[in-house]
Amino acid sequence: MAMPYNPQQLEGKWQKFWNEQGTNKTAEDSSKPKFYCLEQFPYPSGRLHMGHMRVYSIGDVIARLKRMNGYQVLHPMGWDAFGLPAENAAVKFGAQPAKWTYENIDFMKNQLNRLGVSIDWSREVATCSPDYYKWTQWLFLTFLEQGLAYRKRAFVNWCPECSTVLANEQVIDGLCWRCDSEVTKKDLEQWFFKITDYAERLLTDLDNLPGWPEKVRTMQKNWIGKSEGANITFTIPELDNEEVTVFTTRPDTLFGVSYMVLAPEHPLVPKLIAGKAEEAKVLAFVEEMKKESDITRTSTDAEKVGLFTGAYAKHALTGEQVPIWVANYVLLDYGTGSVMGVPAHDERDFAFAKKYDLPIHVVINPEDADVLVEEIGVDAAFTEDGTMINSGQFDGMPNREAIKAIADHLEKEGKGGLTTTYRLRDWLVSRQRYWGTPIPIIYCDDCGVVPVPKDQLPVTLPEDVVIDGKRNPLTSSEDFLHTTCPTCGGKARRETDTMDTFIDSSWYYLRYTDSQNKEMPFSKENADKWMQVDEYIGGIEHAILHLLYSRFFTKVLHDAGMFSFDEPFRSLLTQGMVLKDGTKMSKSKGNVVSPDEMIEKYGADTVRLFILFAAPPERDLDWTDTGVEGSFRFLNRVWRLVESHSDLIKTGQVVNAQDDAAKELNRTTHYAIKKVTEDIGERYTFNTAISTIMELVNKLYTYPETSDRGTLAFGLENLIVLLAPIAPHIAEEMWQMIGKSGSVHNQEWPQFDPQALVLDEVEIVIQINGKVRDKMVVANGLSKEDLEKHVLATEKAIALIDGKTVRKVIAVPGKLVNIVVG
Ligand code: ANZ
Ligand code: ZN
Repeated sequence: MAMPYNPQQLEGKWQKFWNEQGTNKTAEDSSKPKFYCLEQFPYPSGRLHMGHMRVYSIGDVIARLKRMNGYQVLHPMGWDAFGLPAENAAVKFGAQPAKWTYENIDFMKNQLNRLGVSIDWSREVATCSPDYYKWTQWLFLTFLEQGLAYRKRAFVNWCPECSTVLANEQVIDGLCWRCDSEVTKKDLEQWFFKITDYAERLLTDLDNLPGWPEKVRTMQKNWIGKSEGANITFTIPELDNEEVTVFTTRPDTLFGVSYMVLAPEHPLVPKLIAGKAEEAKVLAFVEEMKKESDITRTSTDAEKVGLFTGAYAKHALTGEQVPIWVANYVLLDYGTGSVMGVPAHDERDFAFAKKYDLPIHVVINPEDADVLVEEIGVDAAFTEDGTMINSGQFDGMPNREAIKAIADHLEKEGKGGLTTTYRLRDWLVSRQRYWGTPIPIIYCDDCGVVPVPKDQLPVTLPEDVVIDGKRNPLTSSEDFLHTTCPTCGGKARRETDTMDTFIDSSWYYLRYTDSQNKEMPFSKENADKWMQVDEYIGGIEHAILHLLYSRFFTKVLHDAGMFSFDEPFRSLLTQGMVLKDGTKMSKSKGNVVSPDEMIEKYGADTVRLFILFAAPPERDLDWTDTGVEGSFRFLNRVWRLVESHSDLIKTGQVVNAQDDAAKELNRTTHYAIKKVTEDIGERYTFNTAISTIMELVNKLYTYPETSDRGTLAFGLENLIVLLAPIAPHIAEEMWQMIGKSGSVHNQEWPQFDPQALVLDEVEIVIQINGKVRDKMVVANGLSKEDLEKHVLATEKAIALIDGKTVRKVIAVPGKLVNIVVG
C-alpha cells in the first residue's frame, strides 16, 4: 500500500535523530580542506520572519553541499542580543531585558531547528551573555592598549527626551526615531574608536576582495570617501594674524577666491564676531545650525543659507581682503571645517554668490571655443578644465598642472600643501543605554581614567534594575556605579555608558572558531585554522556599517598579532528581500507570511525548496501561494516516484545502458550531477539547480518499463542525493526507504562521467561555397578526415556538388562541412 508523503511526521523525526547523532556537529578532520559557512546572526526580536528563512536556507544548502564534497565545515549560529528593543519591551510590558531576550532566543532557536538547518549549536554565542561580553570588554581594552580607543568631547546627536546620543541614522528629519522629539546636538565626552587610522587600508584592501559584490565595494569606497586636494592657510589680521586653514580639491582656483566660509560651530566664530554688530544674529544662526543634522544641512536640495561675520581674512597669495561667512553647508568635521569660495568654478559657490551678491572672479579659461570666458559666472559656473588666467605667475598653465604647482608654491611659503582627506569619521562607540556591554573603565579623582585590568573582567551588567526608558539605570545603580580604583584602591566610579552593539557583532565570527575558550576570546591556532569566512551571507543593509566595522576589527587584531589574516570575509553573498504582491512584507501592510504557518502546513522542505527555487539569491523573491503549492506538489511527485521503486533499488542492479532510452536517462542523470554541482557549489544559482532536478524527475517518470533497470535505479539514487542539501528531511527518509544505511548527508557527493554526457550522434550543417544548403546527422566523435570522407560519400552531398569539381573541403567535427566547388 502506498504511503503518503507526510512532512509533519518525518521532519520532526529526522531533526531529533540528527540532534541525537550529532550529525550537525563540526567534524574536525585536518586531512580535509576547511570551509567556513556563515550567515549573519539574527537579533532576537521575538520570531524569525521570511527574510531569515531565506538567508538560513541559502547558507544551509551551501554548508550541506560542502560537507558532502569532503570539506570539514564550520556552520555556527548565535544571537546579536544587546540593543534597544529589549529596553523598549521593558518599558512597554515591564519585561526584564535579559529574560525577554533569552525567551526570544529559545523560541527562535526552535524555529531554526524546525527549518532543518544543519547548525553546530555547541558553538552558539549570545552577545548579551557575560561569557561573551567579557571578551568584548577585553577587546575594548586591547584597542585602548593599541592607542585606538580614546575619549573626546564632541558634538553628537542628542535626544533630550530619551537622554541618549543617537546615531546619524536614528535622526529622521531632525526628530528622534523613537519619541519624535526634536534632536539637538550636545557637546559630550564620548568614547571613540580610531577607525580613521585604517581608512587607507580599508580602502585599498577592497581590491583584494573579488568575492564581494561590486556594489558593496563601491558603497564602502564612497563611505570612506578619499579626497585628494590641498590645505591652504589664510591669516586674520584683526585677530593678530591668527591662521585659518581651508581644505580644497581645487587649489588651482585659489586666485578666484572671493569669500571664505566657516562651519557655524567652528571655534574661531565667537572670536570673529565678538563685539560686532553681527554678533547676535550670527550666534542665533549658530544655535539653529547645531540642531540640524549634517544630512539635512548638506542635502543637495537644501537651501544654502549663510551670514557675514563682519570679519575679513587675508588671501594666502594676493593678500586681498576676503570676507568671512558662516553657512549651513559647511560641516565642522569634514576637511578643516572651513572652505574658500570660488563662485566662477563651483556650482554651489556660484549659487551662494548670486544669492548674497558676492564677487565672481574667473581664473580658468575654457579650451573649448564654444564657451566664452565673458559668460562664465553669468548663468553658471565653469567646472571643466582649461588654461589658467588672472592667476599671476601661473597664467597660461593647464589648470590640472596648476593644482600641483600652486600647492608646491604654498608649501614653500609655509602656507599649506597637498593633502588627503577622508569622509570616514572616527567611530563613536559609547551609548547612554542600559542593555549593552559595559565599557570597562573606571574614573578616579586621583588617577583619572583607569582601565579595568583584564583579569578583573567581566564588568557585569546588573540585571535587577528598573527601566523607565528615560534614564540609563546604570547611572543610579549604587552597586554598579561605586567601585574602587584598581590603581590606588581609593573610591572611584564606573563608566556607565555601554558599547554600540555594532562592536558586539564585529568579532562574533572569531568567537565561533573557539567558543569555549576561557583564557582568551579565541586562540590564534583556531582563528587561523577556520578563518577567513569562506562564504558570508546576509542582507545588503549591512553593506557599510557591520561589514566595515568587522573589517576594521580584523585588521586591528591582526596587527596586534592575534592571527595572520587581515580580511574577515573572503566571499560575500547579499540576498534579496522577500516580497508579497511586489512589496516588502510588513505588519503595517498586513502582507506578512508566517514561516511557522507555512512549515506547519507544507513542511520545512517545501518552504526551503520554494525559497530557493523562486529566485536567484541576490534578487528579490515574490512569495506566492501557487508557487508554494507547486513546490509541495513536486516533492509529492518525487516521493511517489521513489516509493513505487523502493524495492528495485534494493535489488542492487548495475547500470547497463544499451538501448536509446537507457542511454538518454543515463545522460540526463550525469548532466544533472554536473549542473547541480556547479549551480550550488560555484554559481549559487539554486533555482537552476532545482529546474535541472525537475527535468531529471520528468525523465524518470517517462522511462519505459522495458528499458534497463540498473539505469533507472542509478537515476533514482542520484536524485535523492542531489536533493539532500535542498530538502534534507525527505531526502533522508527516501534514502532509508530504498534500503541504504547511514545518513544521506554523510554520503560522498556524486561525480559525473564526462563520457556519459557525449551524444552518439550530432547534427551538422553542409555548406556549398560557404552557404548553408542542408543539415545531416552523423556519428559523434569523427575525426576531420573521417567526417570529410563520410559526408562526401553521402547522396545528399553528391547531389549538392552536382558534378562540379571539388576544390577544397573544410570539415569542423560536430559543426559543419563546407565544400568549395568551382
Ligand atoms: C574650493 C573649490 C573650488 C572647491 C572649486 C571645489 C571646486 P570633496 O570632493 O567632497 O572632498 N569643502 C571642503 N571642506 C568642506 C566642508 N567641511 N564642508 C563643506 N564643503 C567643504 O570636495 C571638497 C570640496 O568641498 C572642497 O574644494 C571645498 O570646496 C568643499 F572650483 O574648495 B572646494
Ligand atoms: Zn585612583
